[in-house]
Amino acid sequence: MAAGPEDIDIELFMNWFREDPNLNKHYECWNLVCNQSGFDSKSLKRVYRDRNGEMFVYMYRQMLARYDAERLGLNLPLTRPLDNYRAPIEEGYEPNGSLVTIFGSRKANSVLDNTTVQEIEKYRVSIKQAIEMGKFHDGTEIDINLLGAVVSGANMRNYYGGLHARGHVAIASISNKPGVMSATRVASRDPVFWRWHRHIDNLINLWEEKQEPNDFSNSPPVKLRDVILAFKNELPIGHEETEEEEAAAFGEKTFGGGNFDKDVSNNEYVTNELQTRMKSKFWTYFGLTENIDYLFPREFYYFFRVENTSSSPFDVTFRVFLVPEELAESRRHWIELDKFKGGTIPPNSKTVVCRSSDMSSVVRQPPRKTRNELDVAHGTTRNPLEAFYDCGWPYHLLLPRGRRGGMKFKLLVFISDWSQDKVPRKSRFGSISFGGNESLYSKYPDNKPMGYPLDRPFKNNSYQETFAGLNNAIIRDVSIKWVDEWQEVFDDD
Ligand SMILES: [Cu+2]
Repeated sequence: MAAGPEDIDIELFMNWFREDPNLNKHYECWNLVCNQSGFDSKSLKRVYRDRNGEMFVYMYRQMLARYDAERLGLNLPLTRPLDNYRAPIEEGYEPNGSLVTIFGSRKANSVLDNTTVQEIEKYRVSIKQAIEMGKFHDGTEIDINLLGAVVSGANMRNYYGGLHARGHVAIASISNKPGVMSATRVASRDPVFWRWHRHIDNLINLWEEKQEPNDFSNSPPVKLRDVILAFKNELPIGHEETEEEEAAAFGEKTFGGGNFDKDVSNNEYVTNELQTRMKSKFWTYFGLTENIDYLFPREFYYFFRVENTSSSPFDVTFRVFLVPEELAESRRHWIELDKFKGGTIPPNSKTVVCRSSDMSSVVRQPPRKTRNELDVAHGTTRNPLEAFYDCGWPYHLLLPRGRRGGMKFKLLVFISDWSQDKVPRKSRFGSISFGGNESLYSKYPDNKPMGYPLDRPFKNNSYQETFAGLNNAIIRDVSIKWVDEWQEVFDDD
């Protein structure tokens, strides 16, 4: 029978993303280091990391936001939640390459076994009851950290069953031998992984939607005047050790001082369009070598124009987010691009703060850029302390791919007070957004809720109303274009 368009499995168009070995590696590392627990090597006791439940919610939500941005780029439907446990799971999955010898395959339209369905439906009812009441069964008040921990399976497992983890196991057991959903290093390859997590995120969102919007009325005494983007390779700077200082000096000279109030949208270095392209490399996994395609961003700098209107120096935290224009009203679809301490803005001054795209707080640091560096990520780290240094989103997936003709996004920059937030960057290791706490017992390095200022419902369900009139926030239009070529600023061997 000839295959008609209706026979095409549209999920195959997302394989490049789901099967990306470094995306898989990120997810595995994150599970080892940040999710749930670690073991104290002295006491041999299980230790839950600071804010592990909140991190569970935030990390998966960020993965989903990125996944949906890629789906939208391809005009595919957004991820549908797997919320009917009894319905056949339309998406089948056969592990890629040599993984098929290790993990089971799942046929399209498979169903979960009935006993499991009854069990997880019961857990869901209990969780929804708790959300309804605002309290868990033992009277403990719900907060995002506890809710995440309960749903993930880290807390109150006897009562709430650890719905998230239970679902993973249940789905993995559909096949003759356990499917990829049973193993963190490969789970996100399966389309059902994303559907299951959309379901879990929606459940958690039921509680979040009952909360009040953030109150930003007590905003810091700084005016964020502009965010300017420029491609790294086009700037008149060198790309050796002093690159960042040269870029900062260029920014101050071109966009600061006497030029601070000038419109620079027609400046030859300024762009409103970011770019991505696909590269390919050979990759060996379980003895099989295959040629894989992976996404790569064109490197850029941000230049933030900031005015301190007070007579005291002010330490700023910058928070940068990106969302496809079509999804801008969907709070959970905003992608964190960066979060950092932007230095001290002198009293009554107009300053340009310069930031390289490769420093991003979400990215595994130092970033891996060349084909050879990407290979380093393929080993499995079983030691959580070593894995900390591997934690973070892969640099090559920093930006969503966008579209051939360009895809419209909104860029949000939000400034908060570093003296309250304390977002550190001591060393260029790991990711401070997804790795966070360096040791088992240390605190997560940001006092604000994860995803702040997008952690609470929008005012009147409108992102524009939420950020309108704030001195410390700015929203800009940017486009992301998927292109074929550009001049690299580093050696990609
Ligand atoms: Cu999961």
